[in-house]
Amino acid sequence: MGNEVVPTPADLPAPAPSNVSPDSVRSYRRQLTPGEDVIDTATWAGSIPQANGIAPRVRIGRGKWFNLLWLLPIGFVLLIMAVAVAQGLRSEPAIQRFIRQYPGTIVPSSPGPTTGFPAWVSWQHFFNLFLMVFIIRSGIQILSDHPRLYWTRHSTPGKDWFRIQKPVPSDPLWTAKQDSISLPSQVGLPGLRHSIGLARWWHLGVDALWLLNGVIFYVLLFTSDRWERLVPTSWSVFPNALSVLIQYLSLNWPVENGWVAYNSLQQIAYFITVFVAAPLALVTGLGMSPALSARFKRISTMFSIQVARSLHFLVLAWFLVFIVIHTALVFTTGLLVNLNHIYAGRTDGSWLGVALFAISMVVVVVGWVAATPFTLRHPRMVQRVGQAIVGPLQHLFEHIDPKPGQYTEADISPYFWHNGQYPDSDEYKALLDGNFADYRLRINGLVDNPIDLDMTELRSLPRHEQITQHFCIQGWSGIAKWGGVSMQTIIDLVKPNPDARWVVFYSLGEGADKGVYYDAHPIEQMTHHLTMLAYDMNGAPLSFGHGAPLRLRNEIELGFKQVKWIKGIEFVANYSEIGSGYGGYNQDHEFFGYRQSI
Ligand SMILES: Nc1nc2c(c(=O)[nH]1)N[C@H]1C(S)=C(S)[C@@H](COP(=O)(O)O)O[C@H]1N2
Ligand SMILES: [Mo]
Repeated sequence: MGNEVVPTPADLPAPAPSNVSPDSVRSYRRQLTPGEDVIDTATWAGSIPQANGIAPRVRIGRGKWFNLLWLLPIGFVLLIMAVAVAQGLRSEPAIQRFIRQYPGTIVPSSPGPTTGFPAWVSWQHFFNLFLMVFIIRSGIQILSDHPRLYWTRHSTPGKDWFRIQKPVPSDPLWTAKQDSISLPSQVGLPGLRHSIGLARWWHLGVDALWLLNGVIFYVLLFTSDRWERLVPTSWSVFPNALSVLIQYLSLNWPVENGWVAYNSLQQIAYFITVFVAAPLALVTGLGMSPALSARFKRISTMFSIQVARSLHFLVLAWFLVFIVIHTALVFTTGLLVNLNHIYAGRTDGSWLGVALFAISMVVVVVGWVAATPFTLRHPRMVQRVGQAIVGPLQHLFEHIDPKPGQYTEADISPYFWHNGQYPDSDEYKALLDGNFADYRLRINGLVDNPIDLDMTELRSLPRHEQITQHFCIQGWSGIAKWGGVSMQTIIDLVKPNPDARWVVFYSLGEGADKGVYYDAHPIEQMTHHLTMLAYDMNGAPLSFGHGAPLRLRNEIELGFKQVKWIKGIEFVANYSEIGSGYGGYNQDHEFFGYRQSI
């Protein structure tokens, strides 16, 4: 089977007589297999074997890769050198004068609303750290599904700047799924290779709670004047921060007065975390949505999904470094007092703070340890709850009708990843070998005018072309020019009944767990400007790997909804009777959402 086999209208025989029967597409339902409701790790995702990644590497120049584990010894040596330098500096009278002038903390002249720690700060601090556990673990899981980062939207192999996976093999049909890696089950959430559907529910669902916690935090901060603790209001924060840094590094630490005010270095670190990193996490997260990128195309041109994804990762790196240093300093700058501040709202040397901290850590550890086994046992619950939390937001984005003329020829990606399960049935091979002369697209269901179309008939319908960006749920993206038939044209031909609400696309290919691949789309999206059936890609007939002879493009949804190798389209009132009833193959088998506009 090769990509070279290309049907042209001239090669094709005259259309065969139509054998439309209302049941011809309905019968495809019997070719679907139900998904499981409990995960068997041995047969997960088509029994894909677990595969480990490699230590993180960053590309330097054209083809040299730096293993980030070297940062550990290098960082250690640098730290020792920095300590030596700082200690040397502190014996200098000028530096001693500087530290006397800028001791490190800007203490308010009169004790005000910033003194002490109210209970809401304690609670929010706890919720924040508890929720972050799941966000970070599921975030790393999502990265592992496409374990590479890029600065351009093209996702070209070798042009990644960061990877935790070996270089992309030269196999032209290498898929993004083959490229995914596993994680230890207590690091990733849930750890299994290609478990992105479940990881995303954790990530987006818990994220919504984390953002809610953050919004409440902002409101309370600014209605209580407590923001003054976090927002520097004087330039002297910089010399004070430098002073704190020298004092820390010289191992002769500043006098802390955390009950009244944070030291300046701490204040800057907290400010960046609360007012830069957290909002950036949200904005860069939204920057990966196909629907929003199609709507805000101009922003998305500069701030592409891959820039968003890379920055999203750098925000994670900030949070990880912050957590390590923050915890280390809490432990070493007066543990009892520090824990009494944030956990007990008091400033003394009692053990209450430690006790409350210990209880909170038990909750964190139980949540941490239980999350993966729970997810493997109750994946449908994770899917349902995730959908309930995130669904309404996704639904908002679904009203977006992307504008025509998204990209130009110059934007077309040099490399477009393949993905999914290639068809290998005798039926498909015979069609491919015959240049799709015997191919028929069958469209029926709740329509007035069910039809079968062969390739000649499809190619003689009004031609629609668009250059658009593909967003795979795994994280890679690519731009291609698609030629084919607008779904509006198909709708005009078949005339759906008013009770047709969903449009189901069936594939000639099976999914990873056997049974026909399919996906259901809301009928409103079928009349969008950029929803089409494509038979050409980048000026040539669709190749075998990219979905020959026909595939769907619905540009506000993620890649898995773009069914390839389409054999039939059914208009239905509801998808609940189809397959396991979750709206598509990946929804039934891998717990994806039926709408994924982000
Ligand atoms: N029939 C079928 N269609 C499919 C898939 C599949 O496995 N089977 N994979 C989907 C996924 S996950 C993606 S990202 C796109 C990939 O399309 P491409 O190979 O042309 O890049 O096809 C989608 N359509
Ligand atoms: Mo995908």
